[in-house]
Parts: sequence; C-alpha cells; structure tokens
Amino acid sequence: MEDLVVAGLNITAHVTEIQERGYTVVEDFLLTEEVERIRHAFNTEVPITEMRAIGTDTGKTWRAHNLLAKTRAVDHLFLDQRLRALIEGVIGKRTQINVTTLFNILPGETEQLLHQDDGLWPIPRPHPPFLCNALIAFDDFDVENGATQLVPYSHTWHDRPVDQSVQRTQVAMKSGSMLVWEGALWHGGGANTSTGRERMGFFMSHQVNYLRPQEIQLVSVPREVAREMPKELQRQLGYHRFGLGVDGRDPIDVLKDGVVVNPAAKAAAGWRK
Ligand SMILES: O=C(O)CCC(=O)C(=O)O
Repeated sequence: MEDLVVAGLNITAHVTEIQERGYTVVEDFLLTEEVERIRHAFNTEVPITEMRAIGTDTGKTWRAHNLLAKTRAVDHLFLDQRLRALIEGVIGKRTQINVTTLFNILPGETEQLLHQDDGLWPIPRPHPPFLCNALIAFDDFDVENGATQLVPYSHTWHDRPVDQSVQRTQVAMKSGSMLVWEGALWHGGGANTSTGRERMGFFMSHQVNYLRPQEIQLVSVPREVAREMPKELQRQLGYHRFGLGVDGRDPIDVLKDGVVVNPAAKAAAGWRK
C-alpha cells in the first residue's frame, strides 16, 4: 500500500516510528513567523502560572492550561491536517482533545520524574493506544535547556512499572519542530541547566473520544466560546455524536440552540392526552 502523505508530510513513516519506538519528531512543523505570532498571543492573552509537579519543586516551570478558553491563536493547529492524520494514525479516527498546555521550563528547573500520560486511566496493560501527545518547540530544545527526556520503546514494556533508573534519551529539536509520542511512553521534562535560556513548548494531547479527557473541554471552554468555533473543532472538544447524543440530538445542535429536550419527543408526548 502507498504511504499516506498529507501536505508533504509522510504520515505513514511517522506513525510507524511512533508505533515502533514510541515517538517521532516532525521537523519544521511550523514556520518561524507562525511560532512568533502564537508566542505573542500567548504572551499577551494567556495568564501563566507557576507549577510544581511530577517530581519538581523549584517553581521554575511555568504553565498555562485550558488554552482554548483563553485564546484563539491555536485553533487552527488543532485542525491542521498533518496533525489530525498523525493522531488518527496512532489512536484511530475517534479522537478528541485531552489537554492543551503551554510549558515553559526556566533556567534552574530540575528534571521531571519519568511518567506515562496514559496511566491516569486505570485500564489494564497491554491495551490499544488511546492517547497521543504532541509538543511543539517554540524555543530550540536542547540538552542544556531541558529538552524532553524519554525512553525509546518503553511504550511496549507492559510487564513493569516506570523505572526511574533506566537510560533516558533527550530529544533536541529546533523551534517549530514537533515531538509526537504515544501515551504509554515513559517521558518527562528535562532539567534546564542553561544560563538564561527558557524552554517554551506548546502541548496538544489527544485521546480516543469515548474516554473522559483530563481537562474536560466541555466544561473548560465556555459554551459561548465553543459556539463560535469551526464545527470540526467543536467535535474535537467533545461535541461529537455518541450513542443517544442529547435526547437524540446532535450535541452541536444543542450547543447552538440550548434545546436539551428533543422537540420530536415533546410532539410524541401527545399520547398522554
Ligand atoms: O515539557 C516536557 O518536555 C514534558 C512535560 C511533561 O511530560 C509533563 O509536564 O507532564
């Protein structure tokens, strides 16, 4: 079968790499001007907070979550055909947004503990891949400023818990490049030992749309904001048809008109008379 190529990107090759070793790097996913445009929006529109998590306690990681409630600057990235094809290649066609985060690892930050992002859902291993993460470098990521650490092939090690003593690989990549990994891969943010260089990245986590996302997009993004989004982005927030929908209605129709009692059901209530 021929490779799937989307907008010049060989999706089949990248997905195969993710399936085999747990991760891939898409070089030059964004142009420099695009990175700077988004960085400006993040700097001016998105409040950032100090976070101490996953084994770090210095307060030198700054983060912002729930980005789709705060800025429109990255809507188009969630709809990028290359990203969509990569995510679908890893977890299948039924996808939704799990988490949206801005990570800034500042000088002096220590390395995170290795962890598996899919461990939050208590699903016995082995299981089909249900989580796929993408992290776009806004600054150049290198060994000094805290490039992501990961353990190749660990997404297939179903017989053991995460082991902090194993050898880690650090993924250096240029600004605009994107690291994509399977949710079971052992990974963590690196230590920033540089003098004065930040390590800012934009994180887009997707999962299958029949599990509850970590950042519940249906609650996190106000309806008046979601209502203005393109339909495909609304679907990715979780407004997708699932079983009965909302009283038999498509959740997108309900998002638009707020009608949670199906007019057809009301009409049928005539039988009570
Ligand atoms: O920033 C990174 O490189 C990874 C961060 C991470 O895995 C996390 O915060 O859960």
